[in-house]
Amino acid sequence: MITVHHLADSRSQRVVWLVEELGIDYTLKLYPRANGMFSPPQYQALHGLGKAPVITDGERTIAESGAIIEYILEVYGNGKLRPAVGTEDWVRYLQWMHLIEGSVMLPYILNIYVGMLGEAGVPLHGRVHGEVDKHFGFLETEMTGRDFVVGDELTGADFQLTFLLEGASLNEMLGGYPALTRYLGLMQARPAYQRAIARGGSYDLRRLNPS
Ligand SMILES: N[C@@H](CCC(=O)N[C@@H](CS)C(=O)NCC(=O)O)C(=O)O
Repeated sequence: MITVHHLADSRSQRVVWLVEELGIDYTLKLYPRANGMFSPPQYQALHGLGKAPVITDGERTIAESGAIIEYILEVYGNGKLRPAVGTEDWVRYLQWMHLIEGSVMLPYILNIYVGMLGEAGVPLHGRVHGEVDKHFGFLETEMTGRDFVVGDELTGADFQLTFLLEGASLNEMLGGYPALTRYLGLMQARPAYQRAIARGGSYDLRRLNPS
């Protein structure tokens, strides 16, 4: 059986939501943040990076959101939540499974960090804001008129996108993006999402933003 190691207020909420959507048995272990920011020593001991999410499954320890989602769908998914290999939906699915963490997270996080620099960050604003606009503009265009990232059904890619948008919403970065805002509301209204929030303990991304 899978154990989901859930770090408070973190990306591991993606995995709790995923196993709730699949309706599979799992063990949930909750870990508080250390100093309000980092994973605690017990979490660091799970995997060399010490980053959430991590799952364990028997002797296996697996880190990285996208890899965990793929693993769970392959081993426990019974064909659910991902398109058939070789279809056009699968081609889109593959890209969106990777582009959130691989491309969009960098400008998103840089924007927050550069903002913390105050006046010292001003020389970087043009480049960073340009990249944020480019990436979020792309997401908005792609998600306009869509209820899901791929086709007409929930897939693994929705778990990837939703976490990003939750952080962006709390950082007041979604004001000009109505399609992304609408989509986020649809995902958060799902019963399995609500169960994951209820079971998963603390999930308040505002706590991660230095004041
Ligand atoms: N690309 C990685 C990012 C992992 C990551 O940065 N996780 C954060 C939580 S959202 C973390 O573990 N932070 C605590 C720390 O750095 O100690 C993934 O998607 O799994």
